[in-house]
Amino acid sequence: MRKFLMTIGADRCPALADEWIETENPYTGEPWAVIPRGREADAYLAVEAAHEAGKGAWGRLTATERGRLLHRLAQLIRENSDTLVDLEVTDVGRRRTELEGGALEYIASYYEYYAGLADKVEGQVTPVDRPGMLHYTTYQPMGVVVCIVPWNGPLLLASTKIAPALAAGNTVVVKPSEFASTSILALAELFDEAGFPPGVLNVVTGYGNEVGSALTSHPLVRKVAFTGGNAGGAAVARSAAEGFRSVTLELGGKSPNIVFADADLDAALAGVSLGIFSTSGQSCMAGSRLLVHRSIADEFVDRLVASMRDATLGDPGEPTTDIGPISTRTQFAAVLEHLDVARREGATAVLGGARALPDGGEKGWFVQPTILTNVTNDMRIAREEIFGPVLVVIPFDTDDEAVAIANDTNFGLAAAIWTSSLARAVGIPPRLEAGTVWVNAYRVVSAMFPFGGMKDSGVGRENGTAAIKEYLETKSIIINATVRTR
Ligand code: TXE
Repeated sequence: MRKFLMTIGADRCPALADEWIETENPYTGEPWAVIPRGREADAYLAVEAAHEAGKGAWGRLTATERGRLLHRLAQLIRENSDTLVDLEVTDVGRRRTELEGGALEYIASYYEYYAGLADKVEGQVTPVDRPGMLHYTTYQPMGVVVCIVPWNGPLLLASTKIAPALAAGNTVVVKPSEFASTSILALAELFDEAGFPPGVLNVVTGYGNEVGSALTSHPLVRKVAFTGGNAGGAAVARSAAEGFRSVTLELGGKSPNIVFADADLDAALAGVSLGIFSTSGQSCMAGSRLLVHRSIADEFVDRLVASMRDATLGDPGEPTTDIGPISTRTQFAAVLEHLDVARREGATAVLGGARALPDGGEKGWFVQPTILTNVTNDMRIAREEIFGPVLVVIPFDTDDEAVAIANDTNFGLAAAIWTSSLARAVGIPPRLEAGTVWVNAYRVVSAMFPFGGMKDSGVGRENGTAAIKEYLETKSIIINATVRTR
């Protein structure tokens, strides 16, 4: 059994109490490594190490120098990609082809993007309506930033936070998911090698309600960036509010993928499939509701079923695998529970609908790719985030009805429309209550443009130039030039 250590200041360490959590391989269903079970005392050490680092050499670096370190880190991520990919395949069940085919490069790109932005955060001079007064804004680091990360894409979802937080000059404590910490623990070691001073990046592992809540309530923490479920997000926001700490929350979704009758149906099929099945549905932006015009609904669903019927489920490390396992035992049980709910609610599984037992992965956590018809938007399976390879199909008759169904959800993370009409491509996106709307595309994301949710899908935005401001304090400086100075 492999043993991983936390990074606190200059130390690679177990938890103070020397307690451990087993981490399981979703393909085999077996434990394969242990991670430290940090608790409050470990969290406090990490926050203090981060606080000290901010007052030390890191705090004296120029923004350009911080950018150089981030560039070096991006390079090291590429050089160590085999190790990082292996860890996410083993610990999370992410497919190797997906990681090697671009996802790991995408992670490295975050550090480069924010490296470039580090010395381009410009303030503003504001006209003042009183003679002799000068006003300008500047931006300064907040201090210690806590990044709380879920299990579905640990390296990526940590990097979307770490990169802007460090570019802005803060120091960071990362709390990975108790189910998938190993890739982030390995990433932490690269910070040393890149030349970051000790304590700039710390990683403490353990349970959310133990080490996680100790971090979010620590008085020295000024900002909490969270990706995860809505219950966890609400707990984090409550705890942060007690100390008036700023929060960014990236939460769940039930995103509509809307296919109009005039769409390029081949492209739409590929986009709908990518939207829900590519990470076994374990993605905040999964296109989990297919809204399809009634005139093409049967044909479209038949083609979708045919395209998925022979999908290969199995070892996420193998290039022939199309669909990997569900990442955690708990989530696996939750998806199967939703399939029970679907049956009870009267939905029809035109594809899948049950646990899968692929050769070699019989003890793993596999769910058949599932397409459910006879669904209305008021059913639980159309309202709750399933976070598995489960697509619900809801036909519509008019554009207004499509928009109404799309918006009839507590979530507001993403949406897509498929159409060949310019009027729809231009007219519908502003009407959709979602932080991201794709037209004839799905899942196109980048460090370069904002991502985040409306309604219950979150608070604030990650990515893009504006996201660095989520990690900076704005300062107004007013100079009275009518008073004599030397
Ligand atoms: O996430 P949690 P869970 C959705 C998905 C899933 C559901 C629950 O629908 O079924 O959320 O997943 C830490 N203080 N998403 O329970 O608990 C926790 O330790 C501080 C959507 O696995 O939200 C972990 O590091 N930290 C999603 C992180 O929060 C706390 C990704 C996320 O775990 C905490 C994953 C607390 N009180 C699940 N409670 C997305 N948006 O992509 C938990 N944590």
